[in-house]
Amino acid sequence: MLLAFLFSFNLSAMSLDVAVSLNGTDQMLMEAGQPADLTVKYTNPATSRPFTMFMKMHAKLQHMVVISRDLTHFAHIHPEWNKRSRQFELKLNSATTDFDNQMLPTAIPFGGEYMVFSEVMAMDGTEHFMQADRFMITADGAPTAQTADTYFPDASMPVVKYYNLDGSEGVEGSALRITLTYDMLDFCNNWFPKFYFDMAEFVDGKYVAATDFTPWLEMGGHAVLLSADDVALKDRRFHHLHAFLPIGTPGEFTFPYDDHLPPLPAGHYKIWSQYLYKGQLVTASFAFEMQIPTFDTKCKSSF
Ligand SMILES: [Cu+2]
Repeated sequence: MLLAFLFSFNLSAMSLDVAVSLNGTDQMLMEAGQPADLTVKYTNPATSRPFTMFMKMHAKLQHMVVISRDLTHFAHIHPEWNKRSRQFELKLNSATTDFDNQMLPTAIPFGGEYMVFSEVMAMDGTEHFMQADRFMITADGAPTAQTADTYFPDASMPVVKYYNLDGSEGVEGSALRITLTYDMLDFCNNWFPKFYFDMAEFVDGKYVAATDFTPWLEMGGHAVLLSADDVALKDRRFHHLHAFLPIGTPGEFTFPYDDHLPPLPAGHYKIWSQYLYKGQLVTASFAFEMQIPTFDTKCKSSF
């Protein structure tokens, strides 16, 4: 039953078995907006014993991203390790004092289906490997009033959005103007994208490069890239990207696509990127299209 909806993605030699539960069952059903106990338990398939050796990755033992199936809702949260039960635990939709879990109270806010992506760094002797899993949660309750994206502009040309300081989407004149573009880089055998987010702040009637950023979870910026086509969960393209604080160009965050295998196909995507600006967590989301150049990469064209 469990294997019917739980998928592990692991390119390394070792991978763990994983079991998830919500309010004590594997049905993964809950009430939207109501607290619900989520657990994630890892087992060593070789010994059938609980796997307990994890190391922090970007300041947390486990990272979890919750995205509604219609892509209107995103939450980046961090379950906690329970030494006694030897599993990760988190009460969804509960209050928290953890700054890094500030999206927890509204993790599952409305009725519908949610995709959940989890990542841990597991230790096997002196080796470590990333274990990534995904599963669905279904919430009962009123649906969202937000409408799903229908416009996916090619972001090789700049795509502009405005955000307020509280993280809500704004209009021209709002505190932040965020511009997404991507470049396709020729990696000889394939094209790989690099995403750029230009952050500008509204000062004295005009936008200038924003500078007041501090790292969040040990990085200048975090981003989640997800394919937008409504396919089976296991077939979604999901990538967690990272950026340093701007170095060369003020206000410009650069997110390379560094999971070079397999290559990213052209198509519709949504990307959520997160920053600490003036001490506030800002999440910017863009629906966009990515196109692959029609000419060969330099290696292919030299054959
Ligand atoms: Cu995280």
